[in-house]
Amino acid sequence: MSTVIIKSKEQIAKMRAAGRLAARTIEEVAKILKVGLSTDEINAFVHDYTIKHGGKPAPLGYRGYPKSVCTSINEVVCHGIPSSRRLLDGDIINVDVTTVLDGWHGDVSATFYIGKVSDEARHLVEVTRKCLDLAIEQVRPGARLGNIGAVIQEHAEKNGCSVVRDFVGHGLGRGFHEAPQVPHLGEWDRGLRLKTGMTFTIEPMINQGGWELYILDDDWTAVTKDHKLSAQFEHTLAVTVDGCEILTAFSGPLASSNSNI
Ligand code: EYF
Ligand code: CO
Repeated sequence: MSTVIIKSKEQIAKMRAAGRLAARTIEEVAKILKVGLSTDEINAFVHDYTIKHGGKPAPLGYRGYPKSVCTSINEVVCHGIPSSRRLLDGDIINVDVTTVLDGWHGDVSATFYIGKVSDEARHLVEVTRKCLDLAIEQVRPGARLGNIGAVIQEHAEKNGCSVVRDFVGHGLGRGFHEAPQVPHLGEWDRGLRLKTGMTFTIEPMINQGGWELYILDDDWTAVTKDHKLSAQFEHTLAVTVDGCEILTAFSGPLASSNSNI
């Protein structure tokens, strides 16, 4: 178990800049998504936009990962590798952007609708979005880490969905993955006490069916075992004196809309 690194105000200002670039990148991606676009084209867009704005795409080369972004479609839980796969009417796609700016990380993801999606897919995506919103409301100094997982698990299961256990949120800062691990299920009033200056992601992966998954032969792509849909949203947070700041907050249409069509 490694120690959680507490960031100073100056360091959080650097993370705010990295988070803002990651959020702007995903907001720009949202504008180009359409039927027929390939995930390789999303990768090229994220790569070029990040470099053009002075950043680096953190996933590229991280533990050998081959691309600059993760694109996870339908039954893919996370770490989908961009390819020649083109978006189809009715797909849902999670785009997961991690940006390094001036040595600091920002990590954000959102799930988008492509064309006309089924009511079941829409239900899953809106439940997942709400899971993240409810979890963020729990983040304040003195609160326990278990509260984050507990509120996510309650909301997901109450709505007939399941919570992925194999992947967690994570501390980040100069490192892409730092302590603490942030499970997306748990018990109220258990676990680490949050402190001002902690920075971490919350990134629940919520499944339509069971929580079990497997990894494809490419050694990266996580897929639901029952091949039902999976959705994910993620933000990078800093614990403040009276709550938290979303370092990857959206400023355009994604900020106000409860729908991202
Ligand atoms: C078994 C990678 C490593 N890991 C995490 C490397 O936190 C992330 N997104 O919010 C996150 C993003 C990426 C990532 C992109 C590449 N990797 C993937 C799969 C398995 C693994 O180690
Ligand atoms: Co992350």
